[in-house]
Amino acid sequence: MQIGIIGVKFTGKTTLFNVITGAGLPTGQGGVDPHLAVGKVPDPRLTKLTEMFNPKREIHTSVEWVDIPGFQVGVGAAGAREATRFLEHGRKVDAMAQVIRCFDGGFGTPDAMGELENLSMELALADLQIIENRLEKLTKEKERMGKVANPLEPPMFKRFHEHLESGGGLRDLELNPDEEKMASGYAFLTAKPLIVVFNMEEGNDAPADVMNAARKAGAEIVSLCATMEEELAELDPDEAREFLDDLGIEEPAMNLMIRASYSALSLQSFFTVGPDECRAWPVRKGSLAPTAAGVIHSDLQRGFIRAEVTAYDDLMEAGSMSAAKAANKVRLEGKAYEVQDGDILEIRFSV
Ligand SMILES: Nc1nc2c(ncn2[C@@H]2O[C@H](COP(=O)(O)OP(=O)(O)O)[C@@H](O)[C@H]2O)c(=O)[nH]1
Ligand SMILES: [Mg+2]
Repeated sequence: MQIGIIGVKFTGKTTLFNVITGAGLPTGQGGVDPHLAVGKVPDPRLTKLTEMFNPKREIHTSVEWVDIPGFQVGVGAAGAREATRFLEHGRKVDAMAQVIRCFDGGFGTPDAMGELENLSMELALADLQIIENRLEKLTKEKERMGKVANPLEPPMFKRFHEHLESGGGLRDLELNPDEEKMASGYAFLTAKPLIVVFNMEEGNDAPADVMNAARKAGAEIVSLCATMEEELAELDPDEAREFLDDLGIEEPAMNLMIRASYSALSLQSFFTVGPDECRAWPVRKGSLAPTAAGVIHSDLQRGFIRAEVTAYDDLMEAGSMSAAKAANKVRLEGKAYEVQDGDILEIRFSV
């Protein structure tokens, strides 16, 4: 699963990418190549579990991030080439995090609304292009054959077309399973989950009108200051804690952005615990226990018998696994159990 960091040039995309992945790319350059790196998904619950079980290792889940080169708006053919390249990269990712510049930084007065609107227009135009091509093909098919092979296609693509023309994105539309299947091969850009990241001057608030517009477009919203996150990431843990305490905040805003992106990918975490290792694992929301077992190892899925499940909050309240057991908070669940975010699992299996 990949999250693409997208947006206009010089909005702070690479700065954020570096903080998330530790990639150490040069910033302020506006390069043309995409960069891919893995970033861990910080989870304070895992820290608490590690405090409780004192294991040799603590392992977070991670996701892949792609720093997609930005484009400039309204610079003629060069801009068009950049935009095409940008769209090609955008098609390959599973979700997009758009960074919007709300700081001056010598780049001129910020135009947050302009950035949001321009990008959503680029994405919508790219989707429209594909839909128009498809509709044209379907019309020709009908002329030639007297009918189309799949009669469900034309009405669906017409509905998509109308919705995009009226300024919406495809992520707004409810699709039935047939439509999901038909649409899935096209990698529509406006159907992908979107996180809008307002990159602020330290201490400022994101503009309310732009936040509302982003929310209306179905985006998750996060505000942060990328250069402050960068400084924070360079501190040792004690200094960082002090810094956050001074600001009166629990966690860096960066962490919220990472978790919002993880969740936009429809991922959630379950945990395994023990003296060797406390570990967070990714699983799609709505997955059943055997699927979660399969994330750990295929043998655990194949030979799944049952799962011992403890909710994170129940374990914390009990104070230890044995206290949770004594309080009947450790449940035995079968193959039909739907794993919940934060579940602590122990899989019983036989192969
Ligand atoms: N003042 C300020 N400058 C920033 C902030 N975020 C990024 N920058 C600076 O803006 C420039 C462009 O950043 P970069 O991450 O390369 O942007 P990109 O082109 O979107 O990848 C760099 O010089 C950054 O240090 C911020 O929150 N505040
Ligand atoms: Mg960059």
